Amino acid sequence: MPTPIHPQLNSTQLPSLAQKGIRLPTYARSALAPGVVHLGLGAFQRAHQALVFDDLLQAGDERWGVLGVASRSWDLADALSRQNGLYSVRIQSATSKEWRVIGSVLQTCAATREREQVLNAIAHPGTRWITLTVTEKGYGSTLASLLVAGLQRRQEAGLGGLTIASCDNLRSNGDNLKALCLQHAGNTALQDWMSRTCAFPNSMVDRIVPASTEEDRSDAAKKMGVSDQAALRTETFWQWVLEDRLVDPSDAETLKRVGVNVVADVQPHEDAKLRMINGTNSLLATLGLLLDLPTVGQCVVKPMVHAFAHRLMSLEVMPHLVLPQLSGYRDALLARFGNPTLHHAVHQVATDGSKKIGERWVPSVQAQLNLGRTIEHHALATALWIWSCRGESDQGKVYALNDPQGEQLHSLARHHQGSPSDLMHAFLQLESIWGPNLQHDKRWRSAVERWLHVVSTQGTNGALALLLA
Ligand code: CS2
Repeated sequence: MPTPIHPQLNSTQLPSLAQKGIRLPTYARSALAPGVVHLGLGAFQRAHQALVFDDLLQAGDERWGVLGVASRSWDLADALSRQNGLYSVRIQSATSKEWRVIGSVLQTCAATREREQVLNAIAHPGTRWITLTVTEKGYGSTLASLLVAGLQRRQEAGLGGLTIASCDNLRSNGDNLKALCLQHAGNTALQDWMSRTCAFPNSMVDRIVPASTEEDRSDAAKKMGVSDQAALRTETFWQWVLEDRLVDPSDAETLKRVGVNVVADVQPHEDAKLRMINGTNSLLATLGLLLDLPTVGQCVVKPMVHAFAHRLMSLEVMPHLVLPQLSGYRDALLARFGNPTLHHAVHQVATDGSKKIGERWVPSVQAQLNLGRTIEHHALATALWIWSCRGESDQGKVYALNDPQGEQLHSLARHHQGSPSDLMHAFLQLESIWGPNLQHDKRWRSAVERWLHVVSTQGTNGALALLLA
């Protein structure tokens, strides 16, 4: 059947959605101006922080409208502009489903195309916050120069500082962002102003948000009877743990009312999140690539994969975390990965692996080594990841490495694939991934080499069977 042509989602269509079981923004959007500049307009922010701000706007607090700034994708910024910033999110678990149209993104633009607009927005008197989801590889000079130029304009205009909240999966994300900005500022007056007036809280954010797909767009059209080019799907679970270091201290209470956890110290949450969720996610993505399982959900339901993930967390990660009730956290997490409605592509999670796995795996490996405990699960995960850099599944299916170091990793993996020892040496000396110490640790080196031998001779399933025997 030909796909029906639907009118486009935009402000004028909202009334037509009222009877369709969709939660809609009922606040007067056209009267609002952005109070938040978000850098890194993408799926994650639109299904996470944007919902928190939507709740606040819905509750009548008009300060949380967002200017969404795309780092790379002009297409998304433009598609959202045509929809007056509106988009739908299907929030689904195995047992519940809810649809929302989100209204908090008031305006969108692209950093490279509308730089002036971004700088002016940062320096606007009504702006109170900057939030960021620019991914691990985004923390470099392009970002710093934009932020610092905007902040300088703000300082020159004699305005107050901003709460600048990094929402990326990085350790001490706020501290790192602050260091990057200070380093880039170059003049002491500006550095002083930033240190005195701005706040860079650390944070932990959690929600599985797959990149928007054709299926999301067609489901949204079916549900709403209007076409939404920016439709998203996510899980019901979400968490935002934010350090209580905000320019306006009363923001803490405001955010708590809509479910944000504002705490004195984010680090225990951040460690648990990066090592349990993201660490296991990277393992599952690697296994998915090698076993030709396209989604995380399809991967984690395989009994051997499930057992591997369960044991990696229980034996090598959890002993070094201080949060209570970790087994419940682990089990809930395995269930979240198995959510049959998410279809989170392993290729998406595997993207930028070289920028991710160091943060996610190395602290657990180091802590286990320090105590003389087992490192077998992370060593096998590492061997599998190295092997996956060949760009070929166990069945011979070829895939591209989507990674800033992709070419180097691919050529190292191909060049040394005949020798587990050479492969181990070539990869473990990449300090940007493993840090300076691990490559010198004999136990680690020999475990990775041993597993590389197993993986290259017996395949991924053979290695899993051996680990779990
Ligand atoms: C994933 C994360 O793509 C990835 O690397 O591990 O996006 C993950 O889904 C989120 O951090 C969950 O909160």
